[in-house]
Amino acid sequence: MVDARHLSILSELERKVLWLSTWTIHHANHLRSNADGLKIGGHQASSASLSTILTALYFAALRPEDRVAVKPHASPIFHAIQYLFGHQTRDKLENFRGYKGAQSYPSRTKDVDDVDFSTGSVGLGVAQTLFASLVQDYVKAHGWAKDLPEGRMISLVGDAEMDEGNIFEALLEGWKHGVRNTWWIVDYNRQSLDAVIREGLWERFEALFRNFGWEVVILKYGSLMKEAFAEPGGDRLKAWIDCCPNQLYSALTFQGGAAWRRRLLDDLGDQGPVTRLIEKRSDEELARLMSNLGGHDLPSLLDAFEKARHHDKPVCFIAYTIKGFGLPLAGHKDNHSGLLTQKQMAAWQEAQGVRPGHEWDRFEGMRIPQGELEAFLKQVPFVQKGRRRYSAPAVPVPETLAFPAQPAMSTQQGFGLILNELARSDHALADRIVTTAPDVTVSTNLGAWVNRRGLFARHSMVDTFKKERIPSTYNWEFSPKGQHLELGIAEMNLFIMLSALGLSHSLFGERILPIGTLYDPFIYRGADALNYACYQDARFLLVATPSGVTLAPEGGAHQSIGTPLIGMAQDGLASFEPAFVDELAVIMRWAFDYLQRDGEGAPDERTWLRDETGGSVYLRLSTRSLEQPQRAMTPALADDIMAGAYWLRKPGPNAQVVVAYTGAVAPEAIAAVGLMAEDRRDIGLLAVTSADRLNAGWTAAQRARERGLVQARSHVERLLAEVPAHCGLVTVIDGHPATLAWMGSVMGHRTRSLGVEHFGQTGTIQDLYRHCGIDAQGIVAAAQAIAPGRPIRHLKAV
Ligand SMILES: Cc1ncc(C[n+]2csc(CCOP(=O)(O)OP(=O)(O)O)c2C)c(N)n1
Ligand SMILES: [Mg+2]
Repeated sequence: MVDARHLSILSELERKVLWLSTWTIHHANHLRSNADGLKIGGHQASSASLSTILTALYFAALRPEDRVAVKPHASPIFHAIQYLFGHQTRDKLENFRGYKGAQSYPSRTKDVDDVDFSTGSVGLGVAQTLFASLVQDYVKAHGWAKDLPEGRMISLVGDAEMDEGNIFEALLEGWKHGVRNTWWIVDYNRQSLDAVIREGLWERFEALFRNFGWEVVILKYGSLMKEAFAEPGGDRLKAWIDCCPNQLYSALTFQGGAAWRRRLLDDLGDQGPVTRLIEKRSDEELARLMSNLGGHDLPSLLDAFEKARHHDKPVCFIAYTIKGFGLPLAGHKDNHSGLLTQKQMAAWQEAQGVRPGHEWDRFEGMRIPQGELEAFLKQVPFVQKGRRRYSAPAVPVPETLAFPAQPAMSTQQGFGLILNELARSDHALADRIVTTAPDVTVSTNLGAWVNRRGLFARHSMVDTFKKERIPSTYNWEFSPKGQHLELGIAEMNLFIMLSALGLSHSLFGERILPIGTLYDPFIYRGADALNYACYQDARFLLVATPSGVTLAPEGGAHQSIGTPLIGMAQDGLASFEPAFVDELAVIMRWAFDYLQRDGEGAPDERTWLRDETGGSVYLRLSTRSLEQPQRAMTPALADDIMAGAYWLRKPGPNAQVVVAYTGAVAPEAIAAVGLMAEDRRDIGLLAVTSADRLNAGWTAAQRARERGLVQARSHVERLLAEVPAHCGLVTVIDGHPATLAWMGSVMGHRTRSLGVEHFGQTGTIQDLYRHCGIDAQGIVAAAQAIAPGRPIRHLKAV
């Protein structure tokens, strides 16, 4: 238990952070010159709702090794707390939601004040803490981070946030992996953005969490309430509170003491002791009593957190709170985007004892001497180790990645072979790779890797089939040394797991190189979580296979059309779609290095890509077996592959047609060039390994030229500069044609872009390529249409 002085300091700090967050919002909305009259949604009331809980956490309960995801709209109160610690600047607070100011939603990458997990898209930060805890277990089980105490991974969850299904997907997965050290603190203010929460929903959640082995701690009554309940008639008051509908409780909270009195006396008047209990309190005391819910009661919160520290079971705290607590808009159902008027603010400011002109002063209006407060802040456990961002040295990457070459292979097969070679090597890189897949380990070719490196579990489990000597291709044993994390089918979990693994260097100071596999079309299922992972700058290799209509007999439900565009558009994710396995080996080698970079660096003058900063990588692979080119991988070729394209056949000086292809349609492009060779001169064949990087380099070079760097040339510009102006360009990909269509704008070549636009059919690859017009005949027909000349003899009527 904390002593009385400690408690009064904490309660002053609570008042202070509520003041600062409210002032930050007020300032941004009414006073900043560039406020643009923008209405600030959500922050005010949501922040206030968490003011007590965050005070209890950051100023008392948290330890430096703990990591927290704060619900998005509580960012002002988070920033206010960091400001008191000296980790946030006044300048950034004054500029809250402004250009380069403190972020609307806590951001790992954009905020300066040591945000552990970004939040914004509700539900994702919650699951992130669970997966981070699994990663902590992984790190510890591998004997790493020995000096780092185990931390709690904590999420502040809005009650309406619990509607997000991904939270329950994570809960299920966490149960399978025996999740520990995870706290989810539900801000149970019974309000969402639009509405008041359905009655009785909480009982369902409670049962659910307990079912999954979580401890559930309900913080409903604060200490004032508990004291009142112990008075004569207190049981009647408690019964009244328990039966009070959410809507009514909110409405009375908004209306204040007199309304409470009226209502309580209406319902409980003339009933002896309980009437006296009500009557002996002033309006103000009554309002304080009725709003003294567990989530606004420091002693109850501190006690609950302290108890939970004594074990490592996951805990769900249900903390009853009031949205807008302590503000004139407390409890109002419309308060989500509510703001204090200038008049309300002035009155509230006076009540807080903050003099005009001193609003940002750290200790203004506090009823504890400044020296004592400063001394207190210095000894807060959470800040004892300074900034809690770690880094880890880069794991060296071999010069080349080997694979047993075969005359014909698919890129998916090549991926499995390359990983298998790594698995049998004793290269340090292999020990730091972690693979994970949502129930598609075998079907994405991770089987051989898992055979060698094993499945991860904190406790060993033998493979019963092996023990019973039943022959099987797969020898999968769970052990604390295993390097594959098997997930259930939920793709959201895959991406959040990748996000957690991919932050291990920063969270736990241990480098992990995560590889996640899934079927390409199911990227859509987890796209928000993928975006979230990238936004946090998590580092991972995403291998999506099979893809496109090339998985022909699987049909429309499994065919991915738009994923190459996701790969191009997703910030923080470099995407590639190689056709051949030697290309894949170069790309994977590069990826392992790229994943670990975090430099600043100017753009590369050859490609105009900003590779020094590093990022994640997406490989779109295929199950189609292609005849492999017999060639030496020269450094120049490897560079071109990484920059996004190389000439498989260089166009001659009088070229009439260039075919640019990506991925599994390589044989069609090669065949088409053969069919046209007699009737079109000097045809070029461009292999595009990364539309994403080719395009990014081009955009960057143009921007550089616009800024005066007249010499800037990107890779694609150099490649196409060799192509005569009158030459037609046919692009082809098993994906949306827009992926490569922009290439026509680089030098102004007339372009026809082939690809897939509609949900597919089942059939053979040939059937479907024909159906979509991406077979050799389709390419030839397109060439004939845009690069006129004599009729192409091999073009059949289609
Ligand atoms: C995925 C997603 N959908 C919608 C929103 C918009 N949104 C922000 S806060 C919110 C309501 C949150 O209610 P609750 O979690 O109870 O927090 P409170 O407002 O009570 O603080 C909504 C719908 C969002 N941020 N993310
Ligand atoms: Mg709520």
